[in-house]
Amino acid sequence: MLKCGIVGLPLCGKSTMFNVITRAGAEVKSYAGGKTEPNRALVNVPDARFDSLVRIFEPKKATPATVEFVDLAGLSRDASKGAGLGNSFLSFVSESDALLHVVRVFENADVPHPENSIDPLRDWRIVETELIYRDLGVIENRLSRLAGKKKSAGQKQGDPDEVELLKKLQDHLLEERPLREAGISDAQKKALSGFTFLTLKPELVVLNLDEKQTGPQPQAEALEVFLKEKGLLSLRLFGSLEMDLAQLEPTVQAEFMKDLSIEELGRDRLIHDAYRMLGRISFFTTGKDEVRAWTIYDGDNAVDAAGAIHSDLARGFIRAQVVSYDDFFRLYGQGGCSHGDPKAGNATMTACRDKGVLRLEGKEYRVKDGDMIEIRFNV
Ligand SMILES: Nc1nc2c(ncn2[C@@H]2O[C@H](COP(=O)(O)OP(=O)(O)O)[C@@H](O)[C@H]2O)c(=O)[nH]1
Ligand SMILES: [Mg+2]
Repeated sequence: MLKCGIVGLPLCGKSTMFNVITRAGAEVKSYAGGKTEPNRALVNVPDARFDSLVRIFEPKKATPATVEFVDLAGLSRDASKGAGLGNSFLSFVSESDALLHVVRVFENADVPHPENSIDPLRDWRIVETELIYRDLGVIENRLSRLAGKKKSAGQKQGDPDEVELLKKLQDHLLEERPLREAGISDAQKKALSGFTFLTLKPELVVLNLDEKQTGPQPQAEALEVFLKEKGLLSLRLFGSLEMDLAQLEPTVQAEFMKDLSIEELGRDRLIHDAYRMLGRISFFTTGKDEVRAWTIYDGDNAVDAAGAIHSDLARGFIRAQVVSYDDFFRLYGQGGCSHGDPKAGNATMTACRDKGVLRLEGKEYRVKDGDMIEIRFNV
């Protein structure tokens, strides 16, 4: 399951964002934990294509893509040295596939700021520094374990390549630079995959604004420019307002949005961007029994896609029948096609073939976001 951990300083709006994400009817499951267990929720990834496939096929079961969001306790300055929840907090971060980093831009005299002033760029850096020091701690532990092994005779010594790489990364981190900027190759990343480094995780930065902050926001812009140079994605959201909106009935919500001249909820964009940031794409399987969105890596091939459905499909893979959602929608979206009723399962692929939009693809085919796929296999 894909996990996205919400990080940020105390009182920056993490729980607010968690509620924005989960309380709009798309929540599948949520369980509040105690003080040490964070809140978690499994959230459907909004996808208009999936919704229209469900409308067209009217399946017995509809299974969208999901991401789990985890609302972590605030990360204080010096957490890596044990301040606040310290290391137990950081262990929850390490099990996340990606980070949603919330930064406070909103002014609110009733909500104290742990650093006593509003400064989004500074706040982002404080959290980044804590993540860097936690990664440094992991490397130092590993290096001292390997050095210990060397002394006790007869034991397998540390792999010299590993030691060399870790030392290089250690120097890099000591300059307070994140590992994502260390020029680590894909092969090295693979070798390091057991470490769950926090500064290697994809990160989406959410600037939490107050709805009154509609004019130019120099502080927010300073952070955005900085992040853009670093190649990190960011987006702005009115946390409190969106949380209030998320709790309204859809029709009432629409009225409020009209009154406030808000065209689009940030929520859907946030979940969508988080999904993309995770480096994932969806392909669809369709039929009258089930319409389902499957999650794979951007870059996966047809056999990987088959394997996501079932290992037998990957093992006995012969061919993938593929039609892009857009082609399918052009044929069927506006109601039916003389060649076949989409609800009749297989007829869909046959009709698409007759229309010349069905492709037969082999093992090496790189699956595209929004492909509708049927695997031919034999085991
Ligand atoms: N005015 C305003 N207050 C906000 C906004 N987002 C959060 N807050 C308030 O800030 C406080 C802390 O928010 P919370 O989500 O609990 O922060 P957390 O500690 O990061 O989980 C709460 O009282 C929120 O109502 C916002 O966009 N505007
Ligand atoms: Mg909170």
